[in-house]
Amino acid sequence: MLSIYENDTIAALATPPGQGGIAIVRVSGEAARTCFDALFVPAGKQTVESHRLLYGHLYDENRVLIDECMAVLMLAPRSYTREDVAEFHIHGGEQVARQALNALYTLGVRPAEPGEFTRRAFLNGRVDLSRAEAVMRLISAQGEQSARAALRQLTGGVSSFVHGMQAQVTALAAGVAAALDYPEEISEEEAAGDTARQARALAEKLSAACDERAARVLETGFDVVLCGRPNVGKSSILNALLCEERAIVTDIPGTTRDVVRGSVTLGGAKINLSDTAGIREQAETVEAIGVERARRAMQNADLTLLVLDGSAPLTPEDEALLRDTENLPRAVLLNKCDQGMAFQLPDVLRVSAKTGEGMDALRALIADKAHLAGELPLTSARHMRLARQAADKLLEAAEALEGGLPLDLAAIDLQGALELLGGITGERVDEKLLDSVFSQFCVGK
Ligand SMILES: Nc1nc2c(ncn2[C@@H]2O[C@H](COP(=O)(O)OP(=O)(O)OP(=O)(O)O)[C@@H](O)[C@H]2O)c(=O)[nH]1
Ligand SMILES: [Mg+2]
Repeated sequence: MLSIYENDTIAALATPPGQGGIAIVRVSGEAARTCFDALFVPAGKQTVESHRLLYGHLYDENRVLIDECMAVLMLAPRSYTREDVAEFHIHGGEQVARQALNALYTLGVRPAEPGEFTRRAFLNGRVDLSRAEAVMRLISAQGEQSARAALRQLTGGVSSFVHGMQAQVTALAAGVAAALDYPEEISEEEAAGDTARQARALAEKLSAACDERAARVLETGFDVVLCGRPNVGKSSILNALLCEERAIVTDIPGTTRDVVRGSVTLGGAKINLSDTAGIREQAETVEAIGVERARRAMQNADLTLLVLDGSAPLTPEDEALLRDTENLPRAVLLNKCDQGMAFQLPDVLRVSAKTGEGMDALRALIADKAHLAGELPLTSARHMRLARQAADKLLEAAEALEGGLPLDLAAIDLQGALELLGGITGERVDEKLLDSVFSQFCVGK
């Protein structure tokens, strides 16, 4: 992707397509200024200055009026891409935006590729790779929690974590390199002993920074599955949580046949709810398939809500479900508490989908379980893959050192770890290693 980058001028609609109060057409590249002057005429005696929002009119290449608008020119390098950037804040609606873009295309501007403005910001050194990715994540974040994670990445949380790790690995590599270069001054054993232990500690720190499950929750949401035997009120609880009549509710057992889904935001986290077919043995064909799907959904859920009818005695089916879900992340709900309780169990939540009793407590419980790992340093799949590979390299280095293998081997592994870490922020690190060796160690004094 990066290699096809050409230094031409690009344009795109920067706001979502469709109707809206305003739409912003953004242009970046050498011709941005010419395009601005060619198409936009400021009203009155306003002078065109960089970073000044102007009111005026936008015309096409034939001087036909497109829109009355605001426009701003942001000259390099003080712009998002570090190139000259022009923005036209036009009226929302696809027709106006299309006309504006077409006018730009006739001036030799080409449509921007997805993410190309941010790619330019990276290539021009304005943001590192992890921050560029963070912009993408922030744009597509669903739920406050994932937006926060993206924002932390954007403000350099990932970069500073990675830089911290790089500094520590560099220090190890520098020690090994010094022992290699000056064998008469530093013994191999001396270099190997502590380095192996530290390499293991750093590997552990890197692995601890990755949590696949937390990352997935941030990315796609926390999966909650409602299960239980037929007619206990699963669909009623789903509807109550979603505040809409999503699933069909009747007093006939076996109403829900397939998995019914819906999402809500609770405590800033995106929660994906699934209502399932009531689980029972004597189900006919269609229902039996639904029961099978319900069981599968339970296995993959981040949280299973086992719903029991609290107003009627426990049945053998309830007991079987209590056993089946024992080792899953689960919470047990006693529904229909408005009709009085027929039995007691420890650690359950009493709710009524009918009266709403206990529903706030249920929301709080789900939000609490979903609120995990918000502060993890690495939450993107690419970062975690590189961090894990770097951790492996560090372990290899430790093993080589402990096994008394030549120091060169450990040095290569440490260098490998550095390169992998550099891959997260998109930089090269060989220079850094050299600098570190000669600036921090006065071995040859
Ligand atoms: N009194 C009372 N009735 C409830 C409550 N929740 C659900 N019901 C009733 O119980 C019946 C079954 O509700 P559903 O939500 O369809 O139950 P379900 O578990 O989804 O049932 P299946 O889809 O058949 O497995 C309906 O008549 C609901 O009105 C409650 O909290 N109190
Ligand atoms: Mg149902």
